[in-house]
Amino acid sequence: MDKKYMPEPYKVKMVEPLRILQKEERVEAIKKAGYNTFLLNSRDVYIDLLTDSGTNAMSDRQWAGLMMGDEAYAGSDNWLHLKETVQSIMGFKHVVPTHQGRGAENLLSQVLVKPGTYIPGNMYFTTTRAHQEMNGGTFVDVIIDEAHISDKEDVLFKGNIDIKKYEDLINKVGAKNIPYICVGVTVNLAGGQPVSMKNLREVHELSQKHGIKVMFDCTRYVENAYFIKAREEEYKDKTIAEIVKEMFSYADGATMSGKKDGIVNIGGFLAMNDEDLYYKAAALVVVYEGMPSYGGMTGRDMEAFSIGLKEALDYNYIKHRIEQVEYLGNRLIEAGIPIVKPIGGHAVFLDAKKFLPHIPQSQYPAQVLAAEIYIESGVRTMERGNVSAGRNKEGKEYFPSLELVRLTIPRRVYSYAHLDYVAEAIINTYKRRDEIKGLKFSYEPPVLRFFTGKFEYI
Ligand code: PLI
Repeated sequence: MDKKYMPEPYKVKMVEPLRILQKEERVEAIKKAGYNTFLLNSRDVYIDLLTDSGTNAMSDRQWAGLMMGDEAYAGSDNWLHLKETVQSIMGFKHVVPTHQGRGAENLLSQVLVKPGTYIPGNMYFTTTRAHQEMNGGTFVDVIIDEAHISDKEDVLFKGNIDIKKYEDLINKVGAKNIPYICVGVTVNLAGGQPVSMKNLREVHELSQKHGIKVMFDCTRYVENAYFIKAREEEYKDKTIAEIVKEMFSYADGATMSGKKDGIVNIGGFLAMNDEDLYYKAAALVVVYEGMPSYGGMTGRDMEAFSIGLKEALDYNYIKHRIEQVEYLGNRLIEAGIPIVKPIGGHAVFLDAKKFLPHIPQSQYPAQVLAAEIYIESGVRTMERGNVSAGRNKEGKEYFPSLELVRLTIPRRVYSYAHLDYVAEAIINTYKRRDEIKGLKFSYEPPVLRFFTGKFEYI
C-alpha cells in the first residue's frame, strides 16, 4: 500500500484537551514570560515541543504498573524490578537510582571529578557540564568537527568522538587527569545525532589502553540503537535489544535521564561495573536523593520506569518515533527552511543563524525565533544556542557555532496532524522573518541562564 506515513502504532484511550489562545493573548503571554518559552504557562501553549523530557505518554501497562507501587521506605519490589531491568538490558553490575538525570550527573561528578581534571565529551550538555565545572573539572569537546556544521548532511554519525582529538587531549594533560570520557548516545545539542558502534568500540579501546573510564550519557540510547540498525550495515538484521547490549559492552557505566527513553515522567539512574564507584555513589545518594533503593523516586515511578525501559526496545515503537521526527524535518526541508541535517532522533532543529541572518548571535536569534514561533502559532519550542551555552569562567559568552531552535517531539503524544500544524507554523514564521528583531537580557541568572532568564526586544 502506498502511503504518506505509517500511522501511530497505538490507539488513544484517554485524552487531554488542548486549547489555543488568540494571537493578542499569545503576544501578552510571551511578553510576560520575558520572551523565554521556559517561562510560559503550559495552559497558554497549544502544541508543546519544548522538550521530550518527562513529557511522554505512558502505556496502559505502565499505568497499571503505577497501581503496583510498593511504597516501602527501603528495598521495595519496584526497585528490584527497575534494578534487574537495567542490569538485563544494559549489562551493568550496579545501579544507583536518582530522581532524574542530573541527580546521576551530580553523583558521578562528585565522586570522580576533582579540581584540575578534564572531562572529554561529544559536545556539552547543559546540566552535565555544569556538574563537571562545579566540581572543578574542565569539559573538553572532542566531537568530530562536522557536528558543529548544521547542514553537513552526508555524515551519518555526527555524534562520533574524534579519536585524534581525544588522543591529543590524553597526550596533553595525561590520562591520570582524565577521570572518564562522557559519551552521549545520542548527542542532544548536535541535533540528536547518533554515535556509531564502530566509534564506541574505538573509544573503548583507546580508553582501556590508558585506564580511562567510559561513561555513557544514555538518556536517548534507544534512538541511537535505531540509527545503528538503520545506518551501520552489519547491524541491519540485529534487534534493538542486541544492539543496545553491544553498545553498553563498550562502557564502564552510564548516567540516564529516564524522562526520555525510559518513557516516563520522572526518574533516572547511575549505573556502573566498578564496585568502588558504586559504594561511593551509594553513600552520596542518601545525602542528595534518598535511600539507594529509591533515590528520589516513588515505588510506582520505579515500576512505570522499569516497564517503559522494556517497551522502548520494541522496534515498531522506535521506528514510528524516528519517522515522526523525519516527517516534520522533511516537510520543513521541502519548504526551504534551514534545519540541522541529517534529521536527528528526538527533535528537528532550526538553524536560527540562517533563518534570521540579519540578527547577530549577540542578540540571540534562536531565543527570539522561539518566541516568534509561539506568537505565530501557540507552538512552544526551545532555544539551544548562545543563551543555553552561557558564559565561561571569564564571564565571556561561548557563541557556539550552532544557534538552534529545537522542535522536540514528546514520545507517543502527538499525531501527524499536529506535526502538519507545526510545519505550517514554522513556514508562516519564515515568510515574515525579515520583520523579526533581536533581544537583550533584562534579567540574566548566574548559572543555567536559559531556564529563568528574561529578555526584551532591542
Ligand atoms: O533533565 P534530567 O535531569 O532528567 O536529565 C539531564 C539530561 C542529561 N543528558 C541529556 C543528554 C539530556 O538531554 C538531559 C536533559 N535534557 C533535557 C531536559 C532536554 O530538554 O533535552
